[in-house]
Amino acid sequence: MSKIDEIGLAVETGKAKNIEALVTEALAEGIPALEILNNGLEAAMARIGDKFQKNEVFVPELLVAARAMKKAVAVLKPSLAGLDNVSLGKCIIGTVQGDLHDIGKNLVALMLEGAGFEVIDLGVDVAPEQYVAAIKEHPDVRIVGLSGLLTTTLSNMKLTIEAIKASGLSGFKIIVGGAPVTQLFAEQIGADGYSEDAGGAAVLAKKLAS
Ligand code: B1M
Repeated sequence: MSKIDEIGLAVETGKAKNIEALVTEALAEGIPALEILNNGLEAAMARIGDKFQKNEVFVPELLVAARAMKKAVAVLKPSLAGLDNVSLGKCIIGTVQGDLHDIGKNLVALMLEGAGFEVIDLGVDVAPEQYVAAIKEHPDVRIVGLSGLLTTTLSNMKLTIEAIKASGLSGFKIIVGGAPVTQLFAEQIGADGYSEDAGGAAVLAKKLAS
């Protein structure tokens, strides 16, 4: 089994104890951090998501997999962040109200940091008024990022953009993403940009902030 497959299996089966050593070994072997992230970790989360959908695993298994994923990302962080040293300004990011999924949002934050943004992470279950308050607190913000994984709370992404626009605050662009979000949905709710993945979000944010 390849190192990447071993890492994926460790995440999928929630082996949080082994994961840090496996990722450290993979980096030492010269496997690029992005390859470990995309082909090992994200692929494993997709697989466990499929199993969850088929009722082959349940919430506790998702939780242990998420814990292993977070540990692995912490080891990768120094290799992913600081890829670029210029300061591109501030970016506020969060997962929309009602949604507790934060792995994807954290990866986007990491890639934004790597691209040179100062990231202000509002966490999960972020209400529209919390975004507005954060933008008021950081009037020089360049990018506001909304993440959402649940179809049931995607309407809160729309409500958040409406609240931000109604506040009259300006000078920044709003980007959205998350598994159920599409380019079309992003346009319909008035976002300035959409990205399918974390790397793309950083590229998009750089483009919109320039
Ligand atoms: Co939940 N969950 N979950 N879950 N969970 C999903 C999302 C689900 C698709 C699983 C399934 O049924 N196959 C399903 C949603 C179905 C739907 O809405 N259509 C689901 C469900 C139903 C639920 C609960 C309701 C389960 C329950 O309690 N019965 C519950 C909801 C809780 C809540 O939020 N209120 C729940 C809970 C959980 C856990 C807490 C156990 C755990 C989350 C732990 C955590 O995040 N700290 C969890 C997990 C782990 C998942 C899956 C398995 C994996 C999510 C993940 O981390 N993926 C997920 C199934 C799946 O995604 N296949 C699932 C890896 C991550 C790197 O990818 O988050 O997609 P992702 O992020 C990507 C892109 O989407 C994009 O870039 C990232 C990196 O490339 N991206 C952006 C994300 N945000 C972006 C923002 C951007 C740009 C790009 O710009 C700002």
